[in-house]
Amino acid sequence: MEISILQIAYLIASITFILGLKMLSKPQSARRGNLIAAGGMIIGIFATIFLYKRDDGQSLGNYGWIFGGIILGAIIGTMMAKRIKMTAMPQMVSFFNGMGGACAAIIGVVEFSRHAGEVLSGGEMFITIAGVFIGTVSFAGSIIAYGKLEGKIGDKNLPGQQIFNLLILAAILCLIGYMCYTGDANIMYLYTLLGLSVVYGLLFVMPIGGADMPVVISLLNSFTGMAAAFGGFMYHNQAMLTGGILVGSAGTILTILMCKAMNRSLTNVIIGSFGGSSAKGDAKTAAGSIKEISLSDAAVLCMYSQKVMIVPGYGLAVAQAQHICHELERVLENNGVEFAYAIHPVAGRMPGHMNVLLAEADVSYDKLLEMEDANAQFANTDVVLVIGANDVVNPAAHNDPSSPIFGMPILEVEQAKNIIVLKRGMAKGYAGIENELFYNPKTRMLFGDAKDTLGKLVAEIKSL
Ligand code: TAP
Repeated sequence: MEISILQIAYLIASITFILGLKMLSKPQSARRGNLIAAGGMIIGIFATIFLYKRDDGQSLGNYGWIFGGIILGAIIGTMMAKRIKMTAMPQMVSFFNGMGGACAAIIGVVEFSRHAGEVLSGGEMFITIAGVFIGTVSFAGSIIAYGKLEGKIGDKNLPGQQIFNLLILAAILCLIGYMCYTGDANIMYLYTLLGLSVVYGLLFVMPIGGADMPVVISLLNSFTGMAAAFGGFMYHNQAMLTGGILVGSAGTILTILMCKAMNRSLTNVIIGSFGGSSAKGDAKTAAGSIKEISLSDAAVLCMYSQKVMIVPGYGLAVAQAQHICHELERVLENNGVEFAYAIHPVAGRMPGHMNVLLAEADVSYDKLLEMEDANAQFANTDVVLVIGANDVVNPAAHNDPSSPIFGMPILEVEQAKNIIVLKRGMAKGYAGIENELFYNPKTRMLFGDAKDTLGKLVAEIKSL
């Protein structure tokens, strides 16, 4: 009876995960979707704690440890989530993803240790150690990704590193093959697998950097999902299995989309022939002089345009200028100016960063143009305001084969009649390269913090 209630609880949890994920795909329903899936997770966790029976028919017990862990984790997670700045969100996602990978790996380690010295069937062995391998790689890789996004770890590509990485991967696969073949649950094999997986996770992410980080982050996400799914298999836990499969497949789809957005193959990103910082700064340096524009000239230009388009980037998120952007939109639209936002898929520091940011300021979703649509409209746009964006509008992606971002689709703002670039100085973007757009004869720079300057621009327009 209890088991069937447990299974019903898992079914409910699984349904909420699927519903929640579906709702996450639209900004209007994302918040509710997140809550629904979290509710399902709570049902799954408490059902497991109180209804699950061990092989000997006893309840789980260990309530002190379990609730101690839950309370401690909840306090740490809540504090981190409350304190985190919106711009540091990708680091937190990486960190939490790493913790998920570690948990999935620990489940495999605990199960393996329970059977230490026994001979397992090939299938049992595979499910146990696949979770250990993938979860550990995800943990180690995510911690490196976290360090890179925090700016604490640089991109390091040692000579021959890719060959070395491939050798370690081959050694891991041979070890997994051998363990499954013999079924020998020898604890030394487990330690060797753990050690090799940590080294592989660290080394595989280490050389990747620059504009390729979005791909790596979503790939690591899918690894954690897969590792959790193996845990679900092991415990016949349908909620964990469904959750893991959803995270694994969502991460894989996102990885494919990110690769498409960067116009790169996954192999190319991982083998890193031109993704890391080894390529940073290798591009041509832009030449020429820049022109500035005054606030009053920028205000007049915007006010008397038929169509204005904003290209938001990471700097907009840093400055938290989304609300004032929306205000600019209202002011210009009240004066009959057509207004839209051009969204690049990797603008900012996490997938959907600009959509989340602008949704927070209640910008209507139908004002957000995807890259292809925006590119088709730039030629008949009077003013493009590039706000805190750099790499995603860098023409080097089209013109300079030596550039680390060569081949990446960009927002082709140079087709617009006037370009105003709003940033604090001449600093480079995430990929660490010059941007010749700033030297384009049609471009004028409006220097300053995005929120501050947009506030002044709105005031100036209102005074016209
Ligand atoms: P970036 O190329 O990073 O450029 C941001 C620009 O914003 C900088 O040049 C900076 O110049 C300016 N800025 C910073 N703070 C500002 C402020 N307070 N006010 C005004 N401007 C400010 O941004 P992007 O064009 O959005 O490109 C994103 C990059 O990040 C891509 O290379 C992408 O591959 C990478 N990336 C993306 C993700 C995801 S999933 N989206 C994840 C990791 C990495 P100043 O300092 O001169 O102001």
